[in-house]
Amino acid sequence: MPVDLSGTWNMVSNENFEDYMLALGIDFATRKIAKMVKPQKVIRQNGDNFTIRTLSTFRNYLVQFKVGEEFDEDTKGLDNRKCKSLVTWDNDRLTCVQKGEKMNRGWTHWIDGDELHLEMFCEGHVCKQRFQRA
Ligand code: YOG
Repeated sequence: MPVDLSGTWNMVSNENFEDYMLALGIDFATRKIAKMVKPQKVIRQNGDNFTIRTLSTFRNYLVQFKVGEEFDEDTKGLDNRKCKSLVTWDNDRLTCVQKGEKMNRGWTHWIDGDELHLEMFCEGHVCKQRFQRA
């Protein structure tokens, strides 16, 4: 049975988000607001098809993809860049490489116990978030 990340998840911790945002070139005012919010992840996993919503009082972000198929990602409302993104399973870790202007950019999700983990990385900076089921 493959891992199922589906569900509604509330953020319970957020490490190094400031560094990650700085690496993405997010301006001061936006960073101040962004680090106050506790986003919710709403994940729909249907075979290889995924919808991941990151919801907050400040901004929302939606990404839809099929595992193994590169897609055009526009990080609209985040750092507003275009990426060629590819999501694959790395054992039980769902891993995305976001090819574009920023080097070594991407994220990886996995479940450990009853928690959803997310690492987001950009140019050597790593932000680590944990979520629990809503
Ligand atoms: O998740 O890509 O689950 O897309 C990371 C924000 C902050 C906006 C959120 C609002 C990076 C201003 C997306 C936060 C900082 C700061 C809620 C994470 C950029 C701008 C949207 C993400 C993946 C994996 C799926």
